[in-house]
Amino acid sequence: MNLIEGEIKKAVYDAVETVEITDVHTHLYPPSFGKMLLWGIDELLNYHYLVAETMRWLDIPYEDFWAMSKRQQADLIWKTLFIDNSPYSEACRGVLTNLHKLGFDVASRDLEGYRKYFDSVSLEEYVDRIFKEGRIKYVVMTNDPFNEEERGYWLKGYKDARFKGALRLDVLLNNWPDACTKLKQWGYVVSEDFSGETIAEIRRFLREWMDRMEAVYMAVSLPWDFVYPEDSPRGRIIEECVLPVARDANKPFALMIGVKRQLNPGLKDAGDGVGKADIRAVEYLCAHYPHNKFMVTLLSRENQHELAVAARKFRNLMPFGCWWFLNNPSLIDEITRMRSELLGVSFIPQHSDARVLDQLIYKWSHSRKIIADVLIDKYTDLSKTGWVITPQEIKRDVEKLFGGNFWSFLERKF
Ligand code: RAT
Ligand code: ZN
Repeated sequence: MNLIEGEIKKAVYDAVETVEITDVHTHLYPPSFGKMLLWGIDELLNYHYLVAETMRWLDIPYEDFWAMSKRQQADLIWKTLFIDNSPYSEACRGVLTNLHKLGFDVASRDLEGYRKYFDSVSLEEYVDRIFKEGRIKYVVMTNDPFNEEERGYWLKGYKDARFKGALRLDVLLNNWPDACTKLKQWGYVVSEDFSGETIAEIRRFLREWMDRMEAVYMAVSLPWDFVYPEDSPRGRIIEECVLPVARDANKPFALMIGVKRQLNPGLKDAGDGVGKADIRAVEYLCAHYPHNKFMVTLLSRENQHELAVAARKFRNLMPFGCWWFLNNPSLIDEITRMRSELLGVSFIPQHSDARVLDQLIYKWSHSRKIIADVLIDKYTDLSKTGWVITPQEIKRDVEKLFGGNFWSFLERKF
């Protein structure tokens, strides 16, 4: 029997609320990575999205802010954005969603009271709680082999099936001279002019670290003016090292394009901006490397339509997420609608980009609701044609959108 409108709503909300998520891009680490895993109320408040918003109200030099302790910074952010102003920006609201979902009295505005819980809970217990409350099955990390602290943890090895590795190549691709110096220190026979064994040695480095991290993909974030092909160390390493290694391993290469890094360096992590990217780089890669798989997210709103159209042309292209400055309700709604209309069920609507463990709760709670509302409209339109849709089919689609499409893309071989 066909579902009537109210039943569609219920079936979609049930499916979206209960689905266990694979979060394909985060900046989280397992508890065994020590201080690299950020968590708790002070880290939530110190999120760089909130630092940027706070600085708009402050007149003190940036250095004075950075000289404060984390707790002092959190106090200042709380006062500025939550007490002196109403906290309805997406990043502020997120903190409150988190407190609310974890059972705190948001109306009390009692930051010191909230802190007491975070000071007393153990990290292991808290990680379990967040994964459970957020209905998160797996998170994909961002693993930088050039970060000495992180490298140390990898060399020791770790086991936590919930955290999947992703080999991040920003240093290798965007800063070849520094990468080359480090590779030499670690015993790879490389030279800055690419002579001798350099290409073979970069490939060896990639293979070794893909294996060590059991990486589900390789990834890079790229500036808005990225072009491909490109006569540069980056262009050469992509062509001669990354693409062949990814193809042999049948792993995607994830491209995150559109950043204006350090537009305002005084703001540190909060100082990056956005620029419109040239979709031709993505089209070229997908067309010229049909046996490679590409996951792509673009930072500017203006690029979203052409990315969805490109995905209609290339089955080896998987658009994913509403990245960073796009991770706002109005834009997630718009982008998810447009992608659904052009691509049906065949894309990955969202990733969290969580930097603080707790953010898994609010980012997914907000996104689940928006994606569900888009789906309700789509199934309702569908049912008006006389097409019969079942709750099982809705569940099947939702499972694909929140994880299945990612895992089956990893399996596919073109
Ligand atoms: O969204 C963010 O937190 C950014 O700072 C970046 O980490 C971005 O997501 C990236 O992966 O480069
Ligand atoms: Zn990120």
